Amino acid sequence: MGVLRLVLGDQLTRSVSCLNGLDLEHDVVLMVEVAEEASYVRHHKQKIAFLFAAMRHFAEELRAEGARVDYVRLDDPGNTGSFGGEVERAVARHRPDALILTEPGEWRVLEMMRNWREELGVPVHIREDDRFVCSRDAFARWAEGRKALRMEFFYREMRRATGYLMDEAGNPEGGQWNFDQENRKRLPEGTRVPPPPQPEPDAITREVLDLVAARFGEHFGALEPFVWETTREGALKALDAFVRERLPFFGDYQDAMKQGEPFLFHAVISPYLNAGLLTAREVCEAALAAYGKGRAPLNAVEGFVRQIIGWREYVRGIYWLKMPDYAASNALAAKRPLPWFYWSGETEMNCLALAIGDTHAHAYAHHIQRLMVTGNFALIAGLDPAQVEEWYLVVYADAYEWVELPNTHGMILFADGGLLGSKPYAASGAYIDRMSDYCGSCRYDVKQKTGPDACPFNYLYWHFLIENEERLKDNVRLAMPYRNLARMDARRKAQVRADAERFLGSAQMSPLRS
Ligand code: FAD
Ligand code: DLZ
Ligand code: SF4
Repeated sequence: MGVLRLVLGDQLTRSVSCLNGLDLEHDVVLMVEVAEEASYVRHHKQKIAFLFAAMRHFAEELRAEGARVDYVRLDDPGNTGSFGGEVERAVARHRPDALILTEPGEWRVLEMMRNWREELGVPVHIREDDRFVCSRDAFARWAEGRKALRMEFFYREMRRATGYLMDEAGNPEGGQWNFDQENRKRLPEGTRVPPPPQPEPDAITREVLDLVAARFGEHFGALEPFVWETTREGALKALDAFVRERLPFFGDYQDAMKQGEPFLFHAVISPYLNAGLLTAREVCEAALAAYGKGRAPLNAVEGFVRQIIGWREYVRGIYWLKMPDYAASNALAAKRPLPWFYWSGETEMNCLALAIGDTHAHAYAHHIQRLMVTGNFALIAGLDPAQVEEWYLVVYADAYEWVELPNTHGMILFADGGLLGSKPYAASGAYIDRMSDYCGSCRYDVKQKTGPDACPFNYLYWHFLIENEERLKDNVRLAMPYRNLARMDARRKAQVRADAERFLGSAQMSPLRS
């Protein structure tokens, strides 16, 4: 026969490199649902359902094109449950001349694939994943010799490389690289937010939902209502609805949070991008086209494009530059176990209960909830990085280690000592109060700084600065908070410590199911 081409669950792109040169007559495309991938962490039920349904639809599309697809379902007899086992069985079945792969998104899987070269007895070709705007080599060249690897400078390179929002003289559109100062508005009372499309599951997806209910019923999260798109066609519809209805306000309300509005003006396309149903370039170009037609303002389009060719490409670059050691650091020596309420949502802190509730219901929370609510709390409460990282990898439909780990380990926890972010994103309750309507219905009082009714974010914030003073006091971006801390009298400091210790030792912080 020809060659065997393995397409992984997050490589559902017709132009993915392992399918380049596909010979419809002789080659076989292999796709495998394996228990090991679904349970090496106990992914949210919707994440597994989304991926299996998208894989099955993609396989159908390839078959419709005339490709020979060998698709192994989770419950097929003989399924060994692992990538290695299934590739070995497929090699025995098809006796291919070679196995062609696209490099995976996770270090763990790449290590596995490298071993296949010796184990399988057929040539194994691992091709580059060229679906990113910046290749791993280009990122390494950009990083070489730099003292600090800041996203903002990387982003400018990406703007120049793509020509997105650049004028003919090579200057940024609007005379600025970044319009973030316009993007911090609070959501006005009564604002109507158009929700993302909510498609009905078709027969293929329905079958997967039944499988996930039967096999992964114990995993975190609600399985239904399941409203994710599972095909490229559907993902394009979701992108189109975002660009028409929400992109114009994406910038203004990018940092806002509101009860009962889990999606606000965000795109809700990250699972599609990360699984391959949409490409980074096409989503940027859809936003640029809206800007060109005067249908979305510059602050919105620049902000959106920055998330994709800036943050998304940057965190991937950091991941591959620093793995496998990246996850091992713990710069702030944080070690408190993850409280059980991260799984149950049962906490009296309304902001956390809401962010975790949205996560449970939708396998989604928007960036500010991830960063300033669950993330900020994990940082100032000193939670163990490994446990927080596992939580973020489990609970979101878009989570893969290449993107989850730098955001968690670097951006929220500062566990990399400042490689990714120039300062920890620690904030008191005042930030959450300013950007949301969460505090009004909370049992705690965001205006109180001390005592049992005070918002825990208020004293945990100062406690975090006190606990990490030796490690952080020379960080120039923390000069102001540390000046304020220096002015704090000893009695107030003792009160902060007493409040923090009482709260951190309370039943609410227990890592055990109550
Ligand atoms: P929008 O807010 O509409 O942004 C548009 C797109 O920009 C996103 O779809 C995403 O592809 C990209 N993007 C935005 N911010 C980031 C970022 N910081 N890093 C990478 N891409 C970004 N994103 C993931 O895709 N997978 C993850 O596992 C993940 N884990 C995160 C963990 C933490 C602690 C934090 C703070 C952020 C994490 N993010 C992750 C980034 C971001 O929160 C999500 O990409 C975003 O919320 C997805 O929703 P959206 O499509 O509505 O995004
Ligand atoms: C996340 C995931 C899950 C749950 N299941 C599968 C699967 O059964 N088969 C598959 O090919 N891929 C799956 N994935 C995605 C992989 O975990 C992902 O391809 C690797 O982690 C590399 O990014
Ligand atoms: Fe969260 Fe504090 Fe506001 Fe309650 S008062 S919602 S704990 S920030």
